[in-house]
Parts: sequence; C-alpha cells; structure tokens
Amino acid sequence: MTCRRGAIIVLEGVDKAGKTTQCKKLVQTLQDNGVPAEMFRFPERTTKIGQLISSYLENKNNLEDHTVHLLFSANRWELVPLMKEKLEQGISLVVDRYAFSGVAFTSAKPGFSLDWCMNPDVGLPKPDLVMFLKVNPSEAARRGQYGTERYETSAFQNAVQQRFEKLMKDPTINWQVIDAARNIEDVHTDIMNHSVNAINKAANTPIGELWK
Ligand code: NYM
Repeated sequence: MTCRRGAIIVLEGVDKAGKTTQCKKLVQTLQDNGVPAEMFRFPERTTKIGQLISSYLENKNNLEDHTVHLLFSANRWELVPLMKEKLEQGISLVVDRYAFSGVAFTSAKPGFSLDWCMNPDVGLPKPDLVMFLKVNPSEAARRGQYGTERYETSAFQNAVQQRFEKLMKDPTINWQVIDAARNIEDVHTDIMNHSVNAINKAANTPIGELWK
C-alpha cells in the first residue's frame, strides 16, 4: 500500500441513541480538519437487497427470520468492494451500524444463538474502532417516540441492549463505550478524540478480518 489507508469507524447502539446525528457530525468535523471521510450506513436501503430489507422493516412484506438475517449480512458484503476501494484511497469510513447490530437484533429473537448470527459476517473488513453509544432504553424512549418500523418497541430494544453487552465482552474488537445521555457536543468531542486516535493507528496496518 503506497498511501495511508483510511480507518473503519463504527457507531453502534440501540435505536434513538443518536448514532446518525453523531455519524454526520463526525464526518463533517473530520472533513473540516482535512481528514478524508465518508459516511456509510447499514442497512444500505438503496440496493436491491436493501429495498427488500427496507420493506420488511416497514412491515410491507414478511420474511422468514433466518432469511432476513442473511439479507442484512449480504447487504454488508455487497458494499465491501466499495468500502475497500475507499479505504485504500485513504478515506476513513464512518459507519452507522454494522455486523454488531446484525447479531444483536437477530439474536434478540427466540431461538437464535450469537454464534449462528455471527457466522455470515465472519471475514468482513474489521472495524478499527467500534463506539457503543450508551443510553438506557427508557431514556431512548423519552427522546421521542420510537417509529413504527419493526423492532421499535421498548421490550425488543431491551433484549437488543443485552445482546450488545455480550458482544462487547469480545476483546478482539476495539470497543469504546460512549455515554450518549450527555449533550450532543460533549458526545461529539468524545467520539472525535477516539476517532482521531483510531485513524492514526490504522494508517500503517492492514485491514483486519472481522471475528477471524
Ligand atoms: N438492523 C440493522 C438489523 O436488524 N440487522 C442489521 O444487520 C442492521 C444493520 O434495522 N432497528 C435493524 C436495526 C434497526 C433497523 O436501522 C433499521 P436504521 O438505522 O434505523 O435504518
């Protein structure tokens, strides 16, 4: 590799934690500081697979639980060539949800083990940093109504939070827990500091493989 590669920076958390707001602010501040950065989000609803997922989430169609899990994973894999191309150009990727949401949401359904849920995502480009935006689900609910999409209930979000806690025990991932109950600017400063560190560290190391 001739130039410094970009870093993969993932923001995770339950719904209403502020991930999308913080991803957008992070990309803007990085760019303002001359650091090339772009935002990715999963699910990426614009592809054919993404459209299937989107209409499932909007309750417009029903998909069998294993099937939809594999579609979420396929939606990440279909973006891998583009992600790698950007990283190799030195662009850091700020990613709104990744495989961790995939595992946390499906494994919150009855009959799904973490292991089974992780398998399809093994080998994806490994994030250099995963920040978990932590707000308890009741605080998240206070921030405004959950929407009307599938999974948007307090009971399900509680189960998802517990699955995230399990995933965060994995020492092979650079997890950072961010107290997201604070104001937007304080959370942003914290996220920016962690990101700059990760970008500097990643620059001269090869892209890793997730859960391998
Ligand atoms: N979701 C997201 C999953 O169930 N599996 C996945 O792999 C991913 C990436 O989709 N409730 C769920 C979490 C959300 C929903 O996400 C849509 P968003 O960020 O609201 O568009």
